[in-house]
Amino acid sequence: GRFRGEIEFRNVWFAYEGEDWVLKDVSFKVEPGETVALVGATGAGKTSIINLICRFYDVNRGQILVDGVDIRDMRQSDLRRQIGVVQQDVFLFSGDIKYNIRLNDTEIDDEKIREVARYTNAHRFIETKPNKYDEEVTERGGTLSAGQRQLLAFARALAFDPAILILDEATSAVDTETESLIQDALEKITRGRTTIIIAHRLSTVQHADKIIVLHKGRIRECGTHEELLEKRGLYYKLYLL
Ligand code: TTP
Ligand code: MG
Repeated sequence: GRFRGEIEFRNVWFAYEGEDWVLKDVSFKVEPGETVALVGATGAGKTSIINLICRFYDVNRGQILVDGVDIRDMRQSDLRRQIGVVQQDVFLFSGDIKYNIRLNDTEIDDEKIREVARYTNAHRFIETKPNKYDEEVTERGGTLSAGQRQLLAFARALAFDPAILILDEATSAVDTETESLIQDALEKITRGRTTIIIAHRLSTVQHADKIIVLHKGRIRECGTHEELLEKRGLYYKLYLL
């Protein structure tokens, strides 16, 4: 069945092979349906947290639980369907647009592909391509702009109606027109899902239910935008930059 979308880090320590600690004793909990923002300077460990939730890597110490279950005890295929990820560098496969939305999951039919493309505002640009949903793209994008690749990535991430959505700098490489298309769709897209959002522009994270401020691999502060401003700590400093 569908996940509820609760995520919990319990005393997580993590290092990339042979390197220093990147995450040090990180603990936090995200309730189902909440939107949480991760902020902090470059190298603070934001993307590494995402890499662990997706199990691109495993923790060295501690635990990550989704709906109370250690993700190491879950099936990769479940995690992949229940966690939608959009990262800054969109990975495309040579094949048509349809394939790039559904990948190898043949249970996603043409109707479902169109539905999710409409829902994420990708449909409009797809309709402008000579072959529409059958337009061939290459790993480097082919005829797609950076913004169009990003819209495609949103459609792919939402194809399975995931309980958890992760956006890592997801609009930083796109033109302003695409960004506003994404912003338009975002409220609808995140509704009813647990959302983790990483953005350098702090203006885009102020409405999060909770903001986690990372500093050199540790959680420095956590709270709402208002609480963190009032605290006049690291978030306040980053916000003034
Ligand atoms: P990140 O987790 O990538 O830091 P970040 O996402 O907060 O930074 P940015 O705002 O620039 O996106 O990196 C934390 C440390 O881990 C940093 O020293 C780089 C290192 N690292 C690797 O060694 N390999 C990796 O694959 C990644 C993602 C990071
Ligand atoms: Mg990052």
